[in-house]
Amino acid sequence: MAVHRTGRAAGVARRERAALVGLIAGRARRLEAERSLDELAGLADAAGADVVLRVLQERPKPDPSTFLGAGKIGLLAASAAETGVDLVIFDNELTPAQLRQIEAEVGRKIVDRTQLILDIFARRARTREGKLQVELAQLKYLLPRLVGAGAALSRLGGGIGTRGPGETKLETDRRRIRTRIHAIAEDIEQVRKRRSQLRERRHKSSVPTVALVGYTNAGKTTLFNRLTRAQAEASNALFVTLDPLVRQVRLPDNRELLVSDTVGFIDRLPHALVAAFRATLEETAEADLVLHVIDAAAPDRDRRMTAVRQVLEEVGASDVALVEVYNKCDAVTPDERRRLQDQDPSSLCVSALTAQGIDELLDTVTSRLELDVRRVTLTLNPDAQGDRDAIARVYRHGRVVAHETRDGQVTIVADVPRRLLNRLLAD
Ligand SMILES: Nc1nc2c(ncn2[C@@H]2O[C@H](COP(=O)(O)OP(=O)(O)OP(=O)(O)O)[C@@H](O)[C@H]2O)c(=O)[nH]1
Ligand SMILES: [Mg+2]
Repeated sequence: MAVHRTGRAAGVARRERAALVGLIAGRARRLEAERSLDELAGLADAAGADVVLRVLQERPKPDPSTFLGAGKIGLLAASAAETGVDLVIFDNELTPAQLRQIEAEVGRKIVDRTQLILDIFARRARTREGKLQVELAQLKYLLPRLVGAGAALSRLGGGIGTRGPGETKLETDRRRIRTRIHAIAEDIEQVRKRRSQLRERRHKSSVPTVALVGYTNAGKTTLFNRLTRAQAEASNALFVTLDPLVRQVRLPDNRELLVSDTVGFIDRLPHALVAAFRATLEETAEADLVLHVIDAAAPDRDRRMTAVRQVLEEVGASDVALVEVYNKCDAVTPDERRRLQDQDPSSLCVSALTAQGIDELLDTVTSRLELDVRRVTLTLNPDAQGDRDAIARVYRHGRVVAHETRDGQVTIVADVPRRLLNRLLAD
């Protein structure tokens, strides 16, 4: 199901008109810069802006005070006035000083890539935890930028860059921001504790977990829905999913596992966001298996894969067993599919949309999780409650090879996940 969110009835203003600005760091990198600007346009759209002007400037590195350099910034001011843009969005993170200087010279609201991403997250957050995380990241971003007169210009108008989660207006008083940051950080710590207790409980029950990760729009939620027969919102917009979802799946061999869907990654994901979403992302680091969902049809597939690997490293998930799953294989040619498989024979080609390759994916998940099993022989007393629970657990999470009853005792031979084994031995 594709639902395009258009904002809430009450708070919906007209869409803002935006200019996009990016740098080409050398002629050879023009294509890269174009794609990055295309992605920025997708982000602007998700934040509720129409792109009416695109500026790509070739220079080896940003000018420290105006990003584009004195001459170009004047030209930008003129075209911005001519096309009637409300805001100018830069494809990089600007320093507080650059932000002020550019704002003074262009006379429009200036938003950088980081702030744009934060704004989208603010619009999408639904749960209390998600909202807290986003607000924390926004306030931390804002605090060092709230000096000088320029800030007043950018924050007063409303729209992109001024919205907090739930489309309330962001706090702009420095002292109150500090107090708020402190309060939110404490709340989030509570949430983290609760999450880790939940995880602990899951570990004890020994249900293996599989985490879907990937670039935004790769099709994680569509795949999640396919695997779990859920109906979570999937859409061709960026960052549709923010709050993690966990659902149970029964494997062909009848064992259960938990699959989680979570926030998508993006190139240059703001550090403040990664830090604020640590509680959410830790789920990935503790999964038994990570499925890296890749949009096989994306022209800049490799860049996206690199970005995802970087975030995985940042959240301490680079040691978790991982399978690369090329999704949207219905949208690539058979030749391309063959090339992908040749490149990495352990990867899979699936289509969450048409279900092509899904059975094979489930088989792969099953066998990857099975690598961690031990064959055990257990003798248990079915009259004792504790032993009855153990028998149920072995059947639910292991594969029973033999079951024999003699003199009121049950002897079971089974392949059991190592974690369950620890638990059985502990009892
Ligand atoms: N052709 C094709 N399109 C797909 C496939 N899987 C997903 N899509 C489309 O890709 C778009 C993004 O899908 P989502 O499942 O929302 O992607 P996501 O990774 O969850 O994205 P975010 O939550 O926004 O980060 C939607 O328009 C889907 O219909 C597929 O196998 N083939
Ligand atoms: Mg999603």
